[in-house]
Amino acid sequence: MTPHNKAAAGRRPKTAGEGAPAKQDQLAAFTVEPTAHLTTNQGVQVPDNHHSLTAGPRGPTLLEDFILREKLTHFGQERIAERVVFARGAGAHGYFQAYKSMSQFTCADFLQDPAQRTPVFVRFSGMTGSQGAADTVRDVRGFAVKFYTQQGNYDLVGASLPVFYIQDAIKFPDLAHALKPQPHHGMPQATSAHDAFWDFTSLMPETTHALLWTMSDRALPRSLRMMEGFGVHTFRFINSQGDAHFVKFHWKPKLGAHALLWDEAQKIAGQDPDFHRRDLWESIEGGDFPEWELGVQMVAQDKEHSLGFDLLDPTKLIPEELVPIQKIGKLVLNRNPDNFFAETEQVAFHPGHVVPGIDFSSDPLLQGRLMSYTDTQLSRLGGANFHQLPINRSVCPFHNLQRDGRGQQAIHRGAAAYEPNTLGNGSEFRVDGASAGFQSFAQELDARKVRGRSADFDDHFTQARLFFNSQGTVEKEHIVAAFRFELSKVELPAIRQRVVDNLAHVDEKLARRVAEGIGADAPDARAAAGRAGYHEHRIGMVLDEAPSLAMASGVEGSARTRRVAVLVADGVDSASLKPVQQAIEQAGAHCTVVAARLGTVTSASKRQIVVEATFANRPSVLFDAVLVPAGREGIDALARNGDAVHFVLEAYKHGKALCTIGEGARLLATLGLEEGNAGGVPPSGVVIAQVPPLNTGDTTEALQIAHRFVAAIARHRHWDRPGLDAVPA
Ligand code: HDE
Repeated sequence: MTPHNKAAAGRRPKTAGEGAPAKQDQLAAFTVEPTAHLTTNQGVQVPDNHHSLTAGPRGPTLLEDFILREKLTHFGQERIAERVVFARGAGAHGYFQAYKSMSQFTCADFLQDPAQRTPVFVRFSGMTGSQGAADTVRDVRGFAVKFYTQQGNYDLVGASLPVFYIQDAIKFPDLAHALKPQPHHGMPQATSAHDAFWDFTSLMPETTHALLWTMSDRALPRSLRMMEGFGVHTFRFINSQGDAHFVKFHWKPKLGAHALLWDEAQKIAGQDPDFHRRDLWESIEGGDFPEWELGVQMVAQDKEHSLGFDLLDPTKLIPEELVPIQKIGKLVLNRNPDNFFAETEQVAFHPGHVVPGIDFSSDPLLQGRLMSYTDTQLSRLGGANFHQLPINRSVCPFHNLQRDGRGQQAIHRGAAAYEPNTLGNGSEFRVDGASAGFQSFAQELDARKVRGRSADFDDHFTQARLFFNSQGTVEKEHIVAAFRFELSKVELPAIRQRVVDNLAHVDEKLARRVAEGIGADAPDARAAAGRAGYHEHRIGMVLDEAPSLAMASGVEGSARTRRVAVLVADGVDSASLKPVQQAIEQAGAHCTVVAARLGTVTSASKRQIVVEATFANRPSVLFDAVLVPAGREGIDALARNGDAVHFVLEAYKHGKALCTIGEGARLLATLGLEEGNAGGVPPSGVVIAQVPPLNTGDTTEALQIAHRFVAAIARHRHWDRPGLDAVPA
């Protein structure tokens, strides 16, 4: 059974919710479910939910129908404003568990005890699109984690890229306005491929590094479960003695970091705009709980200036080659929300929600964020008590003297809502300079007020170049193609030219290739350097290349949770298919039987095979791999069906693993490949197998086929296939 089917059957994995009991219990108290009857919001039983109160059976509706009025009024108020950025999101519950005590560096409660599980709620999101946008657009994704710790809620509100476009919060509204649909006609939706975005970014060279990341495969994750996360800013760890280290946070997916191809991403946006959220939901429902490891890069306070760039600059990252990442714990998502609105929509993240042991740095982008998030929650969630919404409540008690406000849920008792007081419990209550509780790092500050940045922030190209140099050949090609696509959508030639000229400061060849693809003039580095806003102040990056920045260099791949399409028609050979299919499932991948229509097909041995999807309703872009069984009659039928042939060719063109058994290879005829592989060694990731001798009951050969196929799936994509451009798909 595929996770999709399991989800449809409404089954829950046994362990769901494990590790997050406290949060679940808290939410249960607020659960309202209609049982035998319905009531109004005042608790009055509704006699009939199908008819309004009217003057006679054909007469006008009566104003006094308070049941109808309440229902429609509430309905009209159902929507709240979507988030101004990162509007489209998907969330899940789970837990975080530290690998070892980090008490040497931080006193944060959730990083002390490896036996302790801290409940979390995670919301993934896309920065650009509205709530109804497609999931697979090219974009930076939000990766926001709320840890319900015993010392209060800690929010790590990060992203899928380690660097951001701008250095100072004052530019954020400009960036968002340039990125979002243009104000005069409200187009285009959920894409940066338009004049305004490239106009703004080409006038702001500090965006260059983040742009390179956005044009790379990183901006097209295959799955949220296969996406890295980053805290972006430099933060501080503080231990119980008050000693601090700078720290950068990383989330490393256990399934490795993998991307979609741009062609795939665009097609999926039409075929299944919910591709990512569905994948997350179904994986959790099916018991394939997504996992990430929390990594930290720590830098001692006195090494702040030793890295060749400014740690406070959010357009810079610390290459792992300079400061290794220590894995300090794991995040497991094991429970889907019960209600999208109550949890995923109402969750209120804030980079300023920190706990003892974690503190800010003076990164000017982070400092601005600290101001902005409360403001947006106030307007989005309707008042100062949004922290009382179930999803936002801390699991440790909170009590203070803040009172009243819209939507107040608490009934505060007592006469004293001020401090210090003696009326509260008869003795003096005073909170004044205690050493317990949140302590800020005692940073020394003695400065003149200034509207400006350190010159250390003025190196906009060195790390962009480092990133580009570190990519593999195919990844570089994808970056070139992405720039060409985006800029081909820009109507004003002057804007395209500015981008090309800026790119000359990253890599001359990259700039030239982009220029060629969009009919721009040859890149002119001097023109870029002559423009207002251009700064060049290199403080000496010590690396030319950092292999860790290439996505392809990530974790060893796995076939676990990958989706395999099994193409069938009447007359396929189910006997040779079955053991191969079983072995694939055992490796943790999920097979789905796909045919021209739903229902069943009859195998050569007259067995009924249930069809789960069709070539039209689940095309190849929604799978990671394709398996074509043997069976002369069945393969004849598939080879005559253009949709089936296209399915296989498209998967091949997208670099996916393919396996054919016996006559199944005929679906690859267009590629010049043959049954039994008479043509020689098949291209990378293509397994062309003979029919295994099953009448002996010996499944060794079938297992070998499956083993080769699973290994090919685990490599995610196979780019080293000859003549891909010529494949008609
Ligand atoms: Fe945000 N950001 N942001 N941001 N951000 C919001 O808060 C803002 C920035 C990020 O799943 C908003 O509740 C400013 C960087 C995520 O609910 C808003 C600045 C990064 C999410 C806001 C930044 C982020 C938000 C919109 C510049 C990557 C979604 C609604 C100073 C590290 C969280 C809301 C969720 C959401 C403001 C910069 C990540 C308007 C002013 C850099 C993942 O408050």
